[in-house]
Amino acid sequence: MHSSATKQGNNPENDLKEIFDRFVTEGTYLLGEPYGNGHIHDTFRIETIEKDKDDYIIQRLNTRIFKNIPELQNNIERVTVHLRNRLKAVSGSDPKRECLSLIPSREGKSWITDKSGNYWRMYIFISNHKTYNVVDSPGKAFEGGKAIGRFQAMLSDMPGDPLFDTIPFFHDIEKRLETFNLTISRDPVNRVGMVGNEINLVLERTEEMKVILKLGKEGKIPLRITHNDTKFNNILLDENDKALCVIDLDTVMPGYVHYDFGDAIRTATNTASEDEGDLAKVNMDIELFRAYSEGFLSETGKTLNQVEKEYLAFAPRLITYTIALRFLTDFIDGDNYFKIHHELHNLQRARAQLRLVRSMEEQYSDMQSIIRKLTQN
Ligand code: ADP
Ligand code: GN1
Ligand code: MG
Repeated sequence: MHSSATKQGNNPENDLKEIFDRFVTEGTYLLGEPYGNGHIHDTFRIETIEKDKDDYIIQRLNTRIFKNIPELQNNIERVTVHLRNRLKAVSGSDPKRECLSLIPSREGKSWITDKSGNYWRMYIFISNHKTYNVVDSPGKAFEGGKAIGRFQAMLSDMPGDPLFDTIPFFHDIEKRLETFNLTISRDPVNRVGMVGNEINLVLERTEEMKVILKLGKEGKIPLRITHNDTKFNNILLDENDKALCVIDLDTVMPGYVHYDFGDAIRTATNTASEDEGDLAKVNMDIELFRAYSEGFLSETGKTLNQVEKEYLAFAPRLITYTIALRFLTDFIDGDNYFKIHHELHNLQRARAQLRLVRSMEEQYSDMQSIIRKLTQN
């Protein structure tokens, strides 16, 4: 068993104070501890001594996954500057809590490198927030939908060149399937024999999954600025469970609206955890689907074209399938991408996500009629 933390070097906690001191901060370092449930970076919360000063988030960035940190950070700088300007124009808003704030290093950059070549960045810690891995009420799902909808709406007029593709072909299902097939034929750690059922479930669905890419190629749906990783724990709610801030901006880049809608539904409507071992517990809750869709469309409904709307109900099937495929690929590959917490973790995740795909298929006509109702003028 391993995690990416051990692959990148040991005990980053020892170095946190040194890292902290290389950024321009107000408070004084008190302590640092691992924080959150992200699958990609090593994330720490830094508490400062002064009670009236901000705490911070420090992240050691995953450079196996993100190959060009300066370009990635440049994306995040552009996105957060734009969001902050948009928020400032909204009366009653609190940009420091509603948008991530990068902390500059003493050299004036938004990241540093340490002596081992690791990249680190720092944000203000957004205090008194709530995050959910499983959503237990339509009210929270609605607020999540509003947060992502508003995020997309605010970024729709960001000036300048297209954002840098931090992970090329991130949601490209054709490329993901190519990688899957290659990994099966390499079978580097002899696991293909264990996952025949799961491979079949994937292969039975390949053709229908290509529809969003096809619509894009035909020019029927536009590329927009999308977040591309809208799982529910990347949305912070405030102490009253109202939409607060969208975080985890590493994959903000050009994409289709379906990617963000789909990934949020994958996580907001699942009655169980992403990695639930008891598949009987995994289901899509249609009331949570309705609520998230209402929140999302209340912010974006007017800007979407007819074809985008028509395929919204399909999006969760595509993204849940894509993530299942990625977990399964990583399992067959020997667990090189996602952090795992036990030996069969990626397989367990893939099984749970495939079960969720089935649940969505069973409820697809209800999903379609909800979207139709919400999008007819
Ligand atoms: P990963 O890509 O590994 O998921 P994230 O950027 O999502 O990394 O951060 C991991 C977790 O850290 C988040 O799920 C959230 O709980 C917490 N987090 C990240 N940034 C902040 C912030 N600025 N304020 C408060 N919590 C944060
Ligand atoms: C990763 O970064 P995090 O933990 O929010 C992954 C997503 C997956 C998700 C599955 C950059 O998200 O694409 O959907 O795990 N992020 C990246 O939980 O690959
Ligand atoms: Mg995250």
